[in-house]
Amino acid sequence: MANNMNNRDAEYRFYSTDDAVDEFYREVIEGLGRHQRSIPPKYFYDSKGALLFETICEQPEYYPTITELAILRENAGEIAASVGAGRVLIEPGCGSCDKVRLLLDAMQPHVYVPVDISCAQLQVAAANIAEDFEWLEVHAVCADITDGMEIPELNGNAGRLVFYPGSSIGNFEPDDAVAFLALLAKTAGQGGHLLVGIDLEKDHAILNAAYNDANGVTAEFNLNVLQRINRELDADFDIDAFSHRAFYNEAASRIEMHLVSTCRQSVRIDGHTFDFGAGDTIHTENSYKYSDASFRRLALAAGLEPVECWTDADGLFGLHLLEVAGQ
Ligand code: AVI
Repeated sequence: MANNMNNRDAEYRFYSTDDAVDEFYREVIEGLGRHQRSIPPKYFYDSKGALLFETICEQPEYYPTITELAILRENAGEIAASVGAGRVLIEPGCGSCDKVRLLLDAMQPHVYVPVDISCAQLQVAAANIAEDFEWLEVHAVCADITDGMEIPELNGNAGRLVFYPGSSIGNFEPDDAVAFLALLAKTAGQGGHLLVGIDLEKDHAILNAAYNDANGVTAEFNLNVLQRINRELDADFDIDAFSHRAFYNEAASRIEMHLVSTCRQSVRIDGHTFDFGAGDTIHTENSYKYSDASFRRLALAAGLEPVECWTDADGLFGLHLLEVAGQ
């Protein structure tokens, strides 16, 4: 079910969250029942998790955000020239809509469509954009982007650009990343474009530090998912009996995040009991790192043609412009 709320030029479209709670319950019970226990990373982002993620982005060790912002700032004109004006600019998983601000003036899209699962944050972020960019039409859609996005038909046949920054594509397993890029390509439509942020392979010390910040914000972000399960699924995780672990797995080119049980314990969720030994882990996230070449292969497999790539001087991060290939 959707309902709409108008606020100046912005239209907010919300979906009922009843199905989402059922899915959360199902996925948590299923994941914790596996041999390697796991919780899907999308559940990090309740309102506290979304705020913690913003704080992670401000940590000195977490280079992706600041680096991608610098790439956008430096190349907004070139990106706009490659894409063209008057587009429908769609941003799945838009969060606080900060990065897109660097593109709007240069790109002059006709419509901006921020999409996010975190409805409260989306409402604030979209209203701020509508206020700061008075010439821009804003339609906000609250949805789980991995389920596919129902984007209303806007501005006739104007070409679409799907902006997917932040290297969130790295949080998908590679096969799922191909499927998700194909879904974004479908959203962009024939002749449309994708602009995708990619975290590049690099010195392991830099990677390990980024996911083990000295202020412990990433640890709090990781542990917050247990608090969310306690609150929303009536579970009894003892948060103090789990600790954060993140490390670079070189063979798989990915950072892995886990929650480690620090003692023998049992956890109850609804009628289910899960037993943990000391040292057992719940795998909460993978964050894949790509080279230019390995990401291009992924894009091609999803039916996308690499057009251009912008990067920083240290080669930490890449921003790839891709075009939806013709049939
Ligand atoms: C959202 N995503 C790109 C972040 C990442 O780096 O994989 C999530 C994150 N997890 C821990 N720190 C940041």
